[in-house]
Amino acid sequence: MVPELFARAGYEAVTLDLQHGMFDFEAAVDSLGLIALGGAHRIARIPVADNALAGRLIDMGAECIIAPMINSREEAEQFARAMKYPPMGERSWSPRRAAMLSGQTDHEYLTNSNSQTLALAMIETQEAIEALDDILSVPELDGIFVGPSDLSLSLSKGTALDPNGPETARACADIASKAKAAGKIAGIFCLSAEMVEEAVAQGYRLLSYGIDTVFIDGAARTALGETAWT
Ligand code: 3PY
Ligand code: MG
Repeated sequence: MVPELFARAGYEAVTLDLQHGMFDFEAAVDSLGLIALGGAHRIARIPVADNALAGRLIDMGAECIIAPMINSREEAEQFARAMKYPPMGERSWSPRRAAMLSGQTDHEYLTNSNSQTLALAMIETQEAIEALDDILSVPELDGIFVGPSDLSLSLSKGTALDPNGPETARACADIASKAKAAGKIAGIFCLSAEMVEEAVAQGYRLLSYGIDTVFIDGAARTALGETAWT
C-alpha cells in the first residue's frame, strides 16, 4: 500500500528504489500498478550498472529510470540506449504492461515511448562532474539526477557526509546550469523542504523529496513523544 499512499497524498511521481530500498522485482511490479492506481507517475531507481533491470522495469510500466553512479559518457550511453527503441537505441521489444498502464496499444506505445519515457543518469561523484559535458552530450539521455549525499562524500574524499553543505550546493548549481544549457532535464534528491526550495531556484525540475522509512520513523517518534507515559 505504501507506494499508493504516496501517490494519493499528492506526489506527482513516486520512485521505487531498487538500489538502496527493499524492493525486489516482484514487489516493484506490484508497486508500479499501485502507483498508477493512485494517479502518479512511475519512477524506479536501478542498482549500479544494472541496465538489464532497467529494461525489465520499463517493460513493467516504469516511466522513468534513474541510474546511479554514472561516471562516463560510455556508461551513460549504454544505460540510455537500453531504454530507447531503434533507431535511437537498442531497447528490446516486449512492453506488455507498459503499454497497458499507459493506455496505449503496442503499436502506439512503440511510436510514443521513446519520447514518453525518461532515462536519467545520476551525477554523484567528482568523476561524473569532470565528465558532465560528455555525459550531457549523449542524445538518448533525457537528463541527469543528482545524489547530494554521495556527491558530498566524493567531493570531500570521504571525509564529510554533507549533502546540504556549501561545496555540494555550489556543485548542484553548476550541474543544473550545465544541464539546462544542454537542453536536458535536471533532477535532484532533496532531504528537506529547504533543499526543495533551493533546488527549484537553481533550476531543477524533478524533485524527489521524502523517504517512506524516514517519514514513519519521524511520525512514530512524534506520536510517542506526545504521550504522557514515555
Ligand atoms: C544520494 O544522495 O547519493 C542519493 O543517491 C540520493 O538518493
Ligand atoms: Mg547516491
